[in-house]
Amino acid sequence: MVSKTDSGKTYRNECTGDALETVKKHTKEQDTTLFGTVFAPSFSVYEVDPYKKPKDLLEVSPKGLVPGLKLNHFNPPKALNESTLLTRSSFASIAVGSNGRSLLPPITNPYSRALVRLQCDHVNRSLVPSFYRYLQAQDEDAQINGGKEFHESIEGLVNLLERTETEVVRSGGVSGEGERKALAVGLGLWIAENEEDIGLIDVMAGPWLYRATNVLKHYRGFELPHGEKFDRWITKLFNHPNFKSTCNTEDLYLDSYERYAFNRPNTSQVANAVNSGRGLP
Ligand SMILES: N[C@@H](CCC(=O)N[C@@H](CS)C(=O)NCC(=O)O)C(=O)O
Repeated sequence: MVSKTDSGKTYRNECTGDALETVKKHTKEQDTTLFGTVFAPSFSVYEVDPYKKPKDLLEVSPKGLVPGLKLNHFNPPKALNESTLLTRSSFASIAVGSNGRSLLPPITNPYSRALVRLQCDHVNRSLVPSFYRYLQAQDEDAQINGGKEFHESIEGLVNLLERTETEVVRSGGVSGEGERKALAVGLGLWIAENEEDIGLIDVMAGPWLYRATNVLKHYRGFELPHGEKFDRWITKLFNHPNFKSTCNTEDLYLDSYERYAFNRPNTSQVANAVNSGRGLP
């Protein structure tokens, strides 16, 4: 157990590091405005403070949560929210800089698409909630359990990644390299054939695994598990230019999540949901 004292730091309002460069590059975007915040797992074009719920954010995201997307080419403008939907929509290439490549397997491979959705569902319903439960846990037993639960959730994700690879890319009928490459489209960086093509599961899981290496490591002494394929995936993902371009410097994450690590009252809607055992907003 790592014991630290709450130094009273609050969240930051401006990106740092590579993420700051990315925000600067995208401040001129006209047609589509992505509402984000520095520590949310999304790329920010327009930085808002979701804790203060400004009116312009509430207009695009009814609960005042980031990310939200404003579509300025409609008159009056239209809006979409919910990260799962935004990363799947055709605006995803803007949001994650995937350079127009698909984040999902093609529509002609419905089984592969379903498996990727299953992986993403696991991130939303298990990985993210267990990340927060672990980080907000205060007494020693709860922290030990939180660590186990988060670790198991990573294992669950790895099992789904393995299953997808076995069933889709390495199944008996698949022969040559070309066929494997075609079948790997949209399955993300876990698959050896995908050297560069980031997939939806990378975008969904990456930010939480990355925060595990700084926030959970610092406040809870957590270490990511190791394994040959898992290590290779994490290295590919964390070094991928699209992923890196969304990363802030470590101090920003540590400051921004201190409130969660000490479970300060009314930290956020997310923190309140975790404390009351409700599903995340
Ligand atoms: N289900 C939403 C959740 C978004 C979410 O939790 N956003 C956080 C990012 S820090 C937020 O805006 N929190 C502000 C608050 O909890 O008041 C999604 O996936 O888009």
